[in-house]
Amino acid sequence: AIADTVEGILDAGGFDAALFGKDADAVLADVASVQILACGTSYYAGLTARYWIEAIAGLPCAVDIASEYRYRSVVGNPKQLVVTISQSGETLDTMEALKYAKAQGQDKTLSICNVPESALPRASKLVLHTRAGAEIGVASTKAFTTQLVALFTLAVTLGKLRGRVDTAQQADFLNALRHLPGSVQHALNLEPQVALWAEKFAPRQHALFLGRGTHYPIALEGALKLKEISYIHAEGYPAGELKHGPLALVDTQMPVVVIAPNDALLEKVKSNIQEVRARGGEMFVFTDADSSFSASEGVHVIRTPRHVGILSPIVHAIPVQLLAYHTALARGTDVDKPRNLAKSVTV
Ligand code: F1P
Repeated sequence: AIADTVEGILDAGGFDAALFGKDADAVLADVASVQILACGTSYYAGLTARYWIEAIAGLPCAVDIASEYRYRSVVGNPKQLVVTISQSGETLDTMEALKYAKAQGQDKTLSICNVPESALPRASKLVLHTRAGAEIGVASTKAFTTQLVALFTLAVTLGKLRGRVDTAQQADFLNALRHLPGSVQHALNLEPQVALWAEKFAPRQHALFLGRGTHYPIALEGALKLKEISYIHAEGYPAGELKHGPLALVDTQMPVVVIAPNDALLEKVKSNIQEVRARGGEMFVFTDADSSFSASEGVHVIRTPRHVGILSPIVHAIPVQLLAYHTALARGTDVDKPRNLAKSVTV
């Protein structure tokens, strides 16, 4: 799926506004801020995108859970770009949030969606089709990683239009995208190692997922996938928030998954790992092949490929999703049709 999404962007000539529709030049030209609205996994894609939109495009970016947005007294801003993200394109809460934003006079609207003919793209001025192919399972998986690719493309396109991304940086970002499908394939190849971890998770009642920066939403995604398909209670937290509450939950029965890529935050994440180890918590750390982090007593390590820089959250999403998948298989739950959930949440 990632290969198709990336190919679509490269075929369209990279970070060109035309990718978002025929009115894109006009709609994106004078954007002064971005508001992202989405539910569940799509919301986590938005949380990751905020880092990119702020850093690359230099624009203020807010991300809201769509089901809550319409209860706010939002002050309309005609220069704000409202981005809805949805796998199905039919999620009622996201649709209601978009309607509410439009009622406040916001008409710069973009839908990032996997089903181009669905309700959200139809109600939006611009559309970026994620090209994830058919999602068979109810829980969103490949939709998530392709949404991230689409959002990264949006950040670079906005940065370009605002004169913040020069030709050399553009070439670097394109190069990063070109290498992404290969790195994702390497991450998928970790499946046998992840399946061994899943056997340790299957009998547990609870799990904690930690990450920092762009990888904090990946911790949220890992926790949600585990809840959705294996019915294990799981929480995702920013690693720095650990001492503000969740540390009280950590004991020998609480497996703690840490997403610890080889980036500038690694040293801080290492100290969080020590905090958990000191309380007897068993650690499951996803790091990169080139990171200085190593396994020790009670600390298991799986190495994703060499750190891929800014697109690292996309690569790290793969093993956390695989962990949920294999844990569900080990528990014998139906990974494609989890109880109580629907593919399109239209009520
Ligand atoms: C949002 C969502 C999914 C989740 C589950 C229920 O759907 O919350 O993220 O995994 O399948 O729906 P969508 O708006 O992205 O279609």
